[in-house]
Order: sequence, then C-alpha cells, then structure tokens
Amino acid sequence: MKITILTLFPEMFSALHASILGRAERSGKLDLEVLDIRDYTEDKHKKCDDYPFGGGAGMVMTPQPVGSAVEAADPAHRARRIYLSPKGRTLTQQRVMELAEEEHLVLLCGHYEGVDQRAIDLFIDEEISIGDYVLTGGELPAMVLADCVARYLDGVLSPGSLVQESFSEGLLEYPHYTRPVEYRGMEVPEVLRSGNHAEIDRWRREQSLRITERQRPDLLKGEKA
Ligand code: 9WO
Repeated sequence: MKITILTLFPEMFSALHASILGRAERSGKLDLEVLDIRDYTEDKHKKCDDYPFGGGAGMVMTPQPVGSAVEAADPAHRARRIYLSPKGRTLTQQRVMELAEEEHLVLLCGHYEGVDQRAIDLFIDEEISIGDYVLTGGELPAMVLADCVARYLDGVLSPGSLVQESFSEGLLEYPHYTRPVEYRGMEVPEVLRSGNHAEIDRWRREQSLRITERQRPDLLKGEKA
C-alpha cells in the first residue's frame, strides 16, 4: 500500500519512519511518501495561507497549493483522498480494516484554522476524525491513521496478533503479565502459571468482560461510541 501525506510540516513525520511502520517500509509492504504542500504553491513568496473572508481569528490555507499537491500525489484519482478533521466521521477499527484494502491513501493535513472549503469540496473524498477534540493540525491524526492501517498489511504484525484481536469480539483486552512472578509484593495470577490453557482462556475472557463492563459498557450494548 502507498500512503501519501500532504502537509506544511513534513518534518513532523520523521517519527513514522521509526517503529513498526519503519519495518513495514523497509520490507516494501508500505510506501510512505510525505509531500510538502509549500512545494506546490505558485505564489512568488511561497505563501500558503491567507486571512479568512468574513473575518475572524487566524489564517486559512489557500486552495491552490492544496489542490496542486493532491493532483501531484494522485494525478489519475485512483487514491482514496482523506482530510483529517474534527468534522469527519469518527474512525473505527471497522473503517481501518476497509481502508487497509485500498491501493493508495492520500492524507491531507490542515493547519491554522483549516483549509479553504473549495479545496475540500474539489479534492477530498472523505473527512475522518480520530476523536472529539481539537488539535493544532491534522498531522498527528494522519500518523494515527497510517499506524492503524499499516497493522493490517500482510506481514506487518506477527500472524497471531490480528487473529487474537478478531477473537476478542470488540471487548477490551485482558491484563498481561511477564516476569518476575513477584514484583513489589504483587504476584502474577496463579492461573496464568498453571499451564491449563482452557482455564487460562476462561480467565482472560472473564477479565475482558469485567474490564469492558467497568470502562466501556457502551461496547457491550453494541453501541459505536
Ligand atoms: C478549531 C476550532 C475552534 C473552535 C471551534 C471549532 C474548531 N475547529 C477547529 C479546527 O477544526 N481547527 C483545525 C485544526 C483546522 C484543521 C486542522 N486542525 C485540526 C485537525 N485540529 N484537530 C484536528 C483533528 C483531525 C482529526 N481528528 C481529530 C482532530
């Protein structure tokens, strides 16, 4: 899969080349491209923002550099073009799995007060929010989306991880323990050291249900959020 990120702050994305995503990139499963929107401005001073019509605080990203950057990233319009915005539909694991089937994602990151609406109307297929809060820009949400999607690319995670996730049926995860058996007076639950895998599965499922009931009862009622 190819993911192209369009941003005025390309240096923020050095973090993405590290960790599991970096491994996916080096193995050729993920082609991560970061384009600087400023490289596409036709303004002689390289300006990419201007004052909002109608007044108000802050600056708005002008449509020309955004439009030209999208067209450079995806000239044949084969990509799914996404704008990260608090106005979008909230991202879910279901949507992440669907997006992982795409050949090419173009992620547009707004900054300042946002992007001129005409660039969104003309060049964007879908707006996605990662949650109900406002940040200073869409860059962190774009990284979140890229990370979630990359987990589903073949060979990025160990085969067991996603299988386990699908068996968890939308419940929260049970607690994990590793060595030592005793830490600051607290012991690893006996059942996990018993070697009885039927008992272990039963204990983990019970824990998952308990944690979900306490933290996210909406998930048990089959609600979205
Ligand atoms: C600012 C603002 C102030 C008062 C009331 C509503 C408001 N919305 C915004 C706003 O959307 N600012 C944006 C900053 C402009 C575009 C990029 N920015 C952004 C994207 N902040 N937060 C996101 C974002 C994207 C996806 N998921 C969660 C948050």
